[in-house]
Amino acid sequence: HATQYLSDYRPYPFTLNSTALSFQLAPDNTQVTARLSFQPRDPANPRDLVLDGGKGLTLLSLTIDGAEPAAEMVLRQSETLTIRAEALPRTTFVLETEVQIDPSANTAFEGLYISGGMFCTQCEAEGFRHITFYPDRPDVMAPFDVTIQSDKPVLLSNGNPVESRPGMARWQDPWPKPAYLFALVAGDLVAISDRFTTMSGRDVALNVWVRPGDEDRAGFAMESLIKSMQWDEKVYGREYDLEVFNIVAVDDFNMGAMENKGLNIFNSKLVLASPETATDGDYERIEGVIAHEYFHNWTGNRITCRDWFQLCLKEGLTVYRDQQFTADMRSAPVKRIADVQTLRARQFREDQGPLAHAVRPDHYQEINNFYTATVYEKGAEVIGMLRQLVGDDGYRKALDLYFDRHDGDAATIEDWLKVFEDATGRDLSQFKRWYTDAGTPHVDMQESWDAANGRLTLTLRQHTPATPGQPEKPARVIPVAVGLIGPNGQEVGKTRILELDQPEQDFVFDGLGAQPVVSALRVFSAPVMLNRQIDDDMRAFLLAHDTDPFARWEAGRELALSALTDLAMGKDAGAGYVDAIGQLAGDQRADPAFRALCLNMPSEEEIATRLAAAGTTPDPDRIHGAREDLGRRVANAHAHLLAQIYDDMAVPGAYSPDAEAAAKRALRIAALGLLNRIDGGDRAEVLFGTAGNMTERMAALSCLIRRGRGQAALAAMADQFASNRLVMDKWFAVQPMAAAPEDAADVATELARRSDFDWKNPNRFRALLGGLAANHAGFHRADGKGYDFTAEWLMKMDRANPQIAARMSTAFETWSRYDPERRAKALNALQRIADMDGISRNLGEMVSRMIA
Ligand code: HT7
Ligand code: ZN
Repeated sequence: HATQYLSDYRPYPFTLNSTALSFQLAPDNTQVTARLSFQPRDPANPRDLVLDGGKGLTLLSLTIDGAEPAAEMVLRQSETLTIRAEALPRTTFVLETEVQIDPSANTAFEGLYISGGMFCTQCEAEGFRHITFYPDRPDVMAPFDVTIQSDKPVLLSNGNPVESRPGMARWQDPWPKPAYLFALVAGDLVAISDRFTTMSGRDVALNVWVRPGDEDRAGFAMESLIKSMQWDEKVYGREYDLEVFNIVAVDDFNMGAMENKGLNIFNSKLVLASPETATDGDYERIEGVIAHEYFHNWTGNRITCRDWFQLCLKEGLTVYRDQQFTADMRSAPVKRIADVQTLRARQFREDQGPLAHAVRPDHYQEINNFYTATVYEKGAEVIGMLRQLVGDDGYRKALDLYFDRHDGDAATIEDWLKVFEDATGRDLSQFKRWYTDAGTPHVDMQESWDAANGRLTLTLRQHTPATPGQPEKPARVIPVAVGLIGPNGQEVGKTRILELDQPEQDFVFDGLGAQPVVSALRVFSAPVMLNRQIDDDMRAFLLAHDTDPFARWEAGRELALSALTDLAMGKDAGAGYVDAIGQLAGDQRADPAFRALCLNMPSEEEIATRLAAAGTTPDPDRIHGAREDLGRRVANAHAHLLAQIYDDMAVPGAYSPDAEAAAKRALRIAALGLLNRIDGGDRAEVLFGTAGNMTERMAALSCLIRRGRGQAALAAMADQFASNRLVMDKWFAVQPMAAAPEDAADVATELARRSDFDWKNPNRFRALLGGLAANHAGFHRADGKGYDFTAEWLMKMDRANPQIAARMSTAFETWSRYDPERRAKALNALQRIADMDGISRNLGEMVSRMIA
């Protein structure tokens, strides 16, 4: 499989003036007519016209300005169709093709496929080439005119509706767009509808389309859309630009959602919600992803990417914007802490292993393998750092300039950095390394206190470990936010942003009366690993006094991690943590959501990552034991307080997904999780039977499974929700996830035998395999059963849906940090996958990088 390089970028030799498509839909025989008006960029230098087109396209006819070219002028290769330069006019011409495709055979869910009887599309990144022959690259943009013929009652595409009668509809999208933003939906759908008036007075019709019967679960998605539209006007001055905005919920979907112009298509789990079926976490994700896709209308659609190496241009920025939105809608500190947790769990893990790559990679085999935590989440962190370096005003000016200068463009990271340079005058050449260099920098901080002069010197050093293909890492500019806290617990001065741009640098704080405690890396000002000399007393002090909520939470986290890693290595530890966490749990002034975050111990995966980073081989069984042990000690030490919290945090009355109520439930569930270790599961059993919402029911179910008492609850849930796919996904996921480590792989094996394990449905497959992978000690079972189960299913899935197989293969990405016996078993499983006949480019690339 050939590697693509950023340095090979060349503009497409033709401009595309317009695209007209006509679809005659039938499940196994859809005909697509494409009329493409091209113009050579350099008529003096005639070039072949190369169109992308997958194996599933059967070419029925082809004309140029109405005439058929000679047969030898048209060359069909496995992934392209070439028309020789000799057969092409030197000026504007119309290429018309007619192809036949088979949506019913499309199990990869890329291009046009069928889900639950509905036709739908997914074109990012390179799905459009499975629909028709086309220059399927993001820098080729055109206005689209789409006609759909079908007996389905609802026929949708991008842009504005211009014609509609039974059996046909026509849509026009005036905004030039690349093919990856094309979408079509045809089905038996119903909408919940609303309207929105934009800041310039445009009246927009809003629809959320779902399957009949699901309407009563679509209201929250609509509310989220309206809030997103208001927010983007208020905060970024961006308004919507078409007469309609449609959202469609689809059951079979490879990812979360897709920002197609004017027609966002969503995984139904990110649209449908009711108190009985969705958790608080689901509601928050729905709100965030609806916002994310809507925000893409400007950051992604109006300004798109020149090529797929620039993916972070739209994804990093749009994640940054959706994080800001959620922070504004809910609690900013809690959102920040949650985002850091995700970053560490997913992106740091990626950066430390064989799949590490730059935020803007410079080569790939399969672009779908680069929709990663690095491109998305680290891409957003990089923007957060830029903002700290140029300030809020500089950020606003740069963004205004970006929209102004690049509206309608397919842009690059160079363009993006240039607007910051031009708007603020700051040189960002060193900053650019955040985009080009992979790996998580390690920052060491040393303090020296000069009592005679009241002077504190912080010495910061940076070092970034090698990553695949990048052995050397020059220093980059790292904003380190630092605050000082006096011995009395009072803040000394303001938070300072230290700009570390050398391998080693001193920063001096003068005029101090007494030695302060340093609160470092406030708000997690940079995605780095901070190493500092700090003892448990100082951590407890920061946990009690720090005014920066992130740093305060971090102090508790560090206490927990140091106790857990020590325990996992057989040392006696944890007393300081048990005390400190009790004080925090009882702090009535602290936000319940914050207290909940503090009460949740680091995951086993996080403990393993910490041990590996310190050069210790993690032992999954010991880690599991250490975490169980510490949790039980916290529960025993604070049983009374936790029981009090559990009772006090019950939210009376009807369920509401708002942040305040969700925070109380989060704290209640955190207390339950600890109490469950000492009450035998009694509280969980009562809660499962009485809770009126899915948040508490799922928490109770998980607790019951952990106590070996899940059977009746699982049966009740399966009985009640047999026909609700989304709830059954949770049911499939929680069992391997909460099972005892020695049982998890067997539980997954049993579940995979059920007739309702509809494995071709990505959500169901992810639920089961992801559930097992989330059980750290279960997946890494010493006998290799977790690895074998996962490998078998990845190979099976690869034949149907390579994208999903490749994504789920990341369960193996940390395999090489374990002991030799586990390593041998994991490698054996990976090798079996690598040797598989006909392995896809997607899975092939992932596995070869993991075993390289
Ligand atoms: N821009 C989208 C990324 C995407 C995708 C979505 C659904 C199915 C397949 C996909 N491939 C790539 C989603 C987003 O970031 O908004
Ligand atoms: Zn996105």
